[in-house]
Amino acid sequence: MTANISRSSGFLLQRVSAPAVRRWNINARSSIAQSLKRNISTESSSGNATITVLGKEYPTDDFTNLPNSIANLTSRKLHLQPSHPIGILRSLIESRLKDLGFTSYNDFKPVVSTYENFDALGFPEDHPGRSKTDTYYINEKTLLRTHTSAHESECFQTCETPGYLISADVYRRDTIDRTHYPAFHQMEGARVWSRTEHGDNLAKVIQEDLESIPDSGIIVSDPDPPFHEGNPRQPTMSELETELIGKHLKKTIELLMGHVFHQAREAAIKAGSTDPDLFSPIKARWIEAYFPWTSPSWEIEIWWKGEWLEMCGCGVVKHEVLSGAGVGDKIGWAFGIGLERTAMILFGVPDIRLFWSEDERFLSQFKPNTVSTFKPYSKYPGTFRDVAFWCDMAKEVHINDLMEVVRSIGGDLVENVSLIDEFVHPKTKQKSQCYRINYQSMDRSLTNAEINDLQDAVVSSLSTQFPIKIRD
Ligand code: FA5
Ligand code: MG
Repeated sequence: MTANISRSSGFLLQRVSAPAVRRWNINARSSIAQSLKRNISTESSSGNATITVLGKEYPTDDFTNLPNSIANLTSRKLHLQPSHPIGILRSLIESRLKDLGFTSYNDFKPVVSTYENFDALGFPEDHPGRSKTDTYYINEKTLLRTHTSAHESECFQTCETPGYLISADVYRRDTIDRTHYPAFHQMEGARVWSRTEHGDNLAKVIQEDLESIPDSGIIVSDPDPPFHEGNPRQPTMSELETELIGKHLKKTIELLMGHVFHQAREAAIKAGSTDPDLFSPIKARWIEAYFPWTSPSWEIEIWWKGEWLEMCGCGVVKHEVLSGAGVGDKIGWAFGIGLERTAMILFGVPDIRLFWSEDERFLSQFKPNTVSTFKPYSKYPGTFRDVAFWCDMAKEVHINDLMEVVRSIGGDLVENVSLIDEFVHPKTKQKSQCYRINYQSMDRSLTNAEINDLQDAVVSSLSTQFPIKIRD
């Protein structure tokens, strides 16, 4: 496992500066190229371009940065396919929580407003998640949701059970590696209690609910206090309420993790793995986090094959979000699990792009309601080409923008891109960057001639789109 999976640089947290050498994969499966024409078109009428996503037409503007290859993934709905690992994982979690009073929502459309994705959740105006380098905009006010939290407010308003689950595809202009893809799936979960309904009994009711959650069977480390100045309690909730809701949240997530990872372990043992980790208890740890709409907030990490993996962000829902949804008398928690990351462990899938494969050798391996370990099929050899250029220090190319250009030309044939060399010329103060692009197909061998053509197209597109000078 790479370091990337253990600590997401999640767009919700502050970005740290890029390391000198970054490595990430670009993956667009052949399906992306094939589905280009499927449900999106851009047309120009009297200079006004429109973009059609899932059969609906939207006006474009300066914010529009959604490529067809990404827009077309909106029709795939992997979480609704009963024989797909993402669909199997979704129903596995849903069935575990069903008896505990959760309603499942699986059909929310991916096109949402900036209000739903950011404003309703209290994202500050200058939050990096709002920027065009991080988010796919359809136009200034409309985007592809970057997380399932975009539907929290609506569900708090309409859901009739104490809890709900939302599963959906989400989209981010992220840097990419084996565990990051520009489209992925999340499952949101939330649980609330009503002050009006429980009155003075509220804390007692939460305590009883807490005690009724079965034990997860995993070993958990949770060294931090339930809240403190750096991860504060909300003034609208008492110390006891905050502590109980935090405990209920953590115990519920531990239950889910135990449920999923015990099955992963059984499947791996059945498939013949002798990894010693598989025979000792599963370990989890809680770390503190920050999300604009929860406080206190945490993330859970699971020890898996020698590394801590970040699985899920969560926290106590802010009063402003609940009152904004018209249920200000309620208090409760919410979480967001990355389904691909969880499914990679559950099914032993080594590369996140495989989930988008339409290859029968992948799809035929999975059956409804069944956890099985993925058996890799033949890997075709890959090869690389480098591109180096000079740029002004003040006009550096944003890596997410460079990614998008390479992805738009190489599609599924690009396995990964890495910045392999970077320096500043002592006299001109110009910066030189060299990127290595690995070309590799999951279904066939590539010829040198076709790789050269792709590389030529990438180089020419980079030099026309960015203020750079290609080095020979
Ligand atoms: C969120 O998206 C929050 N909405 C989660 C949340 C919900 C917090 C409710 C509080 C209350 P974050 O950006 O950390 O948080 O993403 C959540 C999970 O999605 C991560 O833990 C990771 O498992 C997964 N994830 C994030 N980016 C990617 C990506 N590019 N590819 C695959 N999985 C990803
Ligand atoms: Mg995170």
